[in-house]
Amino acid sequence: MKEQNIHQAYEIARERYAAVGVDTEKALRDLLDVHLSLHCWQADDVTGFESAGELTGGIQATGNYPGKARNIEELRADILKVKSLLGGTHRLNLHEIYGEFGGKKVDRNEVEPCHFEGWMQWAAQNGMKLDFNSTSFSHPLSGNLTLASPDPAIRSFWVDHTCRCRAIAEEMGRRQDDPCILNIWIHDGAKDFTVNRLKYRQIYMQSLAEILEKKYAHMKDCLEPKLFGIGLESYTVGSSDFYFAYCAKYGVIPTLDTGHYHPTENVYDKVSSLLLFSPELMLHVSRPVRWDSDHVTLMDDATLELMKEIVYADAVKRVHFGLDYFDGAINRIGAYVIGARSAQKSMLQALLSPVAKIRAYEDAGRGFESLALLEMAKTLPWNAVWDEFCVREGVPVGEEIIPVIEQYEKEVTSKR
Ligand code: RNT
Ligand code: ZN
Repeated sequence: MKEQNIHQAYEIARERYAAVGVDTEKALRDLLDVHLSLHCWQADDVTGFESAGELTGGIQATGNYPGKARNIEELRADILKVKSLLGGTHRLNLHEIYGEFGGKKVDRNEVEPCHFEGWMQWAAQNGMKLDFNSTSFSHPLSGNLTLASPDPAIRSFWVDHTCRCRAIAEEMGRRQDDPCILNIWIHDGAKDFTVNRLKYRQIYMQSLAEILEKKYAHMKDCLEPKLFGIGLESYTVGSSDFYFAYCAKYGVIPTLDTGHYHPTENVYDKVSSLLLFSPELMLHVSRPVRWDSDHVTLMDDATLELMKEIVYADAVKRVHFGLDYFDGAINRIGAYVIGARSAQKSMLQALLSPVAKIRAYEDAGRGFESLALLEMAKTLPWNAVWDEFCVREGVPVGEEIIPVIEQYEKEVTSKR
């Protein structure tokens, strides 16, 4: 695409936006300040480097498109490729099973910061900050209950694991001089009816109390609710009611995974309520389709409205923008890039919203005018601003990502 045409289109868009009181240069600057936390697990279908065992815990990556990352070198190469196709600077979100175990068996209750030494160095060299996740799935002790297990041996194993993950996150945060966001998601639940709903939640609360007891300065804890898992359809210990109450009471950051709600529930409407009770929010921007909560993120209404709501609440700085999808059915790097760029495009549109004007209409009781502007804003030339962003950042514009990813496939992933 000719750069000159992109600049020209941008100049026209700039004027068009200025007419509704929007400064496109500010939106472009603000977009650079939104750092996605790239989920390492898209490149290898949530396999990790601990064992090549089955993915459990009620999540599934379907498809067997060739080229999945098989080791740390391949995963790092893939992440760098993705990074090279994104404007702005981004973080990397690791799961515990992606440690550098050097071929040794390091059980989940043995993991230490040293197993992430290589990642910390690599991330620093590549200008990426790290976030972290405990991993309670895909393990012989995962079962249906981990931190909520009534079996003291199982429960203490996972308490130990999660405490260790917090210590690793602390070390990451200290080294990068920026808090590492530690997300705790557990699959605990039941496939069928249980009479122990209260009991398991009580046990889980006890586990959380033990886990969160130690205070750290360089990491922040997040708790991620879910609606149901595959094979765990009837009950989820960590439901949104449980966690939203827990987070508000104990000052923990809630994680909103956009795939974890009833299909008619609007995730964007939760943002303002949660922000009144929690200083920060963590996101897992994803896409639910039927039973799957992890389809590739798109610039769909759910994502657009979520980003807009964050902008309307003036909360961009209070939100951590994690991604969470895994698709093994198509080129994984392509999927990775589509999702990340869709999140960015959605955020850019939010930043370009003529919210001051719309709000003025709404506050004056001018319902028609505010609705008209809201509707009109959807078709403002945001894409010209997005293309300009890509050109300025030196990354491919629009469909130009396709040949770049195809070339990487030809030269790298197809040879795996
Ligand atoms: C699962 C949760 C969780 C996982 C990752 C791998 O439904 O969304 O965040 O996807 O931890
Ligand atoms: Zn998630």
